Amino acid sequence: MEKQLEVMAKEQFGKSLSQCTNQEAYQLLLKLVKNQEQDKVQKPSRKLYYISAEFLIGKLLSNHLINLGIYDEVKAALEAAGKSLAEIEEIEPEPSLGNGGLGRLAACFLDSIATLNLPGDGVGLCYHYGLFRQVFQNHKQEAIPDPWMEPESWLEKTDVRFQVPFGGFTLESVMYDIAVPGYGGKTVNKLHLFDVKLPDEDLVQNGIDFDKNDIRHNLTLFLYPDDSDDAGRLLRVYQQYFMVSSAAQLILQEAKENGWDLKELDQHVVVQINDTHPSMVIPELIRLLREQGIGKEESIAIVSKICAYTNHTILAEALEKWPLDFLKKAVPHLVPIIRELDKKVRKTFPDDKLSIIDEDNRVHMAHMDIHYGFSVNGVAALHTEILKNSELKAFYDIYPEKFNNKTNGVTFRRWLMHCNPALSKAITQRIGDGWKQDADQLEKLLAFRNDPETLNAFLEIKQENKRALKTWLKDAQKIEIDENSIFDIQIKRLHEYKRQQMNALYAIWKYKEIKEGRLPKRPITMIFGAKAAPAYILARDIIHLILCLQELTTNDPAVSPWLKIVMVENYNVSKAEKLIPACDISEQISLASKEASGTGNMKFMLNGAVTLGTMDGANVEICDLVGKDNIYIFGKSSEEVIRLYDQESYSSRKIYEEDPVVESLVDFIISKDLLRIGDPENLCRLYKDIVNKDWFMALLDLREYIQVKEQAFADYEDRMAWAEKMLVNTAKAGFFSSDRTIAQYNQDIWKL
Ligand code: 26V
Repeated sequence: MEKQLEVMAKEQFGKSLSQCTNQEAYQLLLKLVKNQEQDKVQKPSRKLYYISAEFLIGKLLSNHLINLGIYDEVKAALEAAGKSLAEIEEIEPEPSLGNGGLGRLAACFLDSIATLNLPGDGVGLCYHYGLFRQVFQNHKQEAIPDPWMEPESWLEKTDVRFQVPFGGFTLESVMYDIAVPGYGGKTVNKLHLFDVKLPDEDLVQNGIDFDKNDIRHNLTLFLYPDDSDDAGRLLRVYQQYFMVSSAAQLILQEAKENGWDLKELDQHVVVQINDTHPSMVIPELIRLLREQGIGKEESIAIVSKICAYTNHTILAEALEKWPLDFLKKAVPHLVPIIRELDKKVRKTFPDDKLSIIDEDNRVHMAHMDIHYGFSVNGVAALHTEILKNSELKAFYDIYPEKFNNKTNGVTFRRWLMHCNPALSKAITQRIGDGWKQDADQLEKLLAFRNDPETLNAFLEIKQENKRALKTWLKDAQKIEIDENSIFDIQIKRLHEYKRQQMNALYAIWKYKEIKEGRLPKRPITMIFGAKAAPAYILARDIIHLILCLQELTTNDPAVSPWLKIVMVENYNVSKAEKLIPACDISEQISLASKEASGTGNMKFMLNGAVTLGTMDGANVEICDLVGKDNIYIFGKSSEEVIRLYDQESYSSRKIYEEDPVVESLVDFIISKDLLRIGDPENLCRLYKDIVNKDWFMALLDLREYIQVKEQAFADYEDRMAWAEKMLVNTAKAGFFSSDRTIAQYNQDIWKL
């Protein structure tokens, strides 16, 4: 490897590897990897297309080196030339092509699909600025563009082009590819990202504002642009159709190249619809098959055997319903097909609840997926039960055979081997490296649960990861934390249902305790990381509250040695890779029934953090696996929460007025201490919302949350008992490998 890299350095830059800059070394590695990944594309007889508006792939260099099996060699060769792989990795820009869990899941799935040697490509959009880059100013979130595309990158421009017809004009799509190597390097699949031919980055001005109406030039600038107004919402429709029309044309083109009979397309092709963003692929495929001379009924029948739908949320506001008028404007040619699909449904099932087009002329994308797809899955056991028994009950009653559960998973290559090499090594020393291909083997670690040497090793690795995080935070954000404190971490998108505000109320409680002289046994570091949708006012208010609390506690000498609050700026995949291995307590505190699954919870568990959480999403399965002694559970059950919503009987004001502790914590949001630091408009709005509305019931579980969190902090002091909890969490995490999830998708749905 050393020789090879030297030859490449001479050829490309006319100097030795040691003389190359990190930027040049990065380019050499890109080339090395790409060379090894060529010519591995398979000619399958059946293929999966995983269509998703988001692929939160993270940095790719280490991922590719690990999967090709050359990570150690390359690292050593670089070291021999005085270079550090970790420093070179910092050069790589991180594409922010996703909001959070849904996009990251798609990325983990691509890794596992290739690792299991299954023929399956991802299809999505090539957003130039991705989501947005978050910066903090005056204790508030500001959003700026986050460019990531460079002349030399993982992205390869192909000569594949499609014409995508819209109402009144046509756009050409250009396909870019990113290689997706499986672990072991046998299979290399593709992620296809479509761009418009003439994107205009100059449209963006003043933060992330741009002309929402210039569709020809703005379509791929941002992921989910602000949809608080009609122009933004309409742009989303244009984006979605651009994505699925390109995908559908690609599918038919490959089918022709492979000589597949379009009338038997369902035998060769399966399409996974990742949430409802790609749902228009159903009418689009029908339209294209009809253009190929296949009859209406037959086209509908073929497509219905190809498409499978994954639901990722039960939040009503997130279930897409597009006004028919939007579709008439953007994609008029799909409207008669969607009307026809609706007509057929109404004929068989006269119940209005089941229709595709409702009485307000809105198109329910999920309803179309369920009627005209062959599989509907939820993403964790509890989530799927809620879909079957309440949210989608009317559909489950008519199509019980379509419903199935696929509990999410994460790729252990990135979320253990890459981000926590020390723990990976310690595991391998004890149980061999079979767990890398067969994650269930992690259970063998249980034989060491009472072994002091192993438990001490686990504690020492955690301590070292905490030191590394401390160093990074100091460099990156000029924040000092104490590596001997407890690291309590909540990192995920900012949403009221995830209840970061409840965690902030705990911080207030702890602050007051310390002020009144009741010191904790050990200092506590509370770390948050979260982006808020720019148009989501309350979410931004919650960020403001946390940043004000950070300021308050940092500058109070009586408090800062005991309680540190840190909000990490621009939380993203690479920051998660630094935070997760250093975590002691993983905050998974959503209002029960609202978090479909969560995947951060799995990554934390795998890295030996102990979960503090509600019985929601995949936390339920984590709890079943590790047992009550190795997790901290609190809060009302999903049944109780669903009942509260049904009976409209939750009143935050009642709790606020009846519980003086809760009252004092909520009042603190508008206390003199905080108003001195923050903006009264934001703090008062948040205060009023919590007292008068609190739609996601932060006050419901607050008292129990404080109590259970205190218990966790107390238990932390018995270091050996805590180390055993850590070990059990890692040992039981095998179930959450995305290799398991993908094997189940393949067995039950894709049949590749
Ligand atoms: C979307 C939106 C869009 C507009 C308004 C508010 C809102 C709230 C939530 C969402 C979520 C969309 C779907 C999603 O990202 N679901 C996440 O999927 C993950 C992977 O399955 C899962 O682990 C998370 O629990 C789930 O929230």
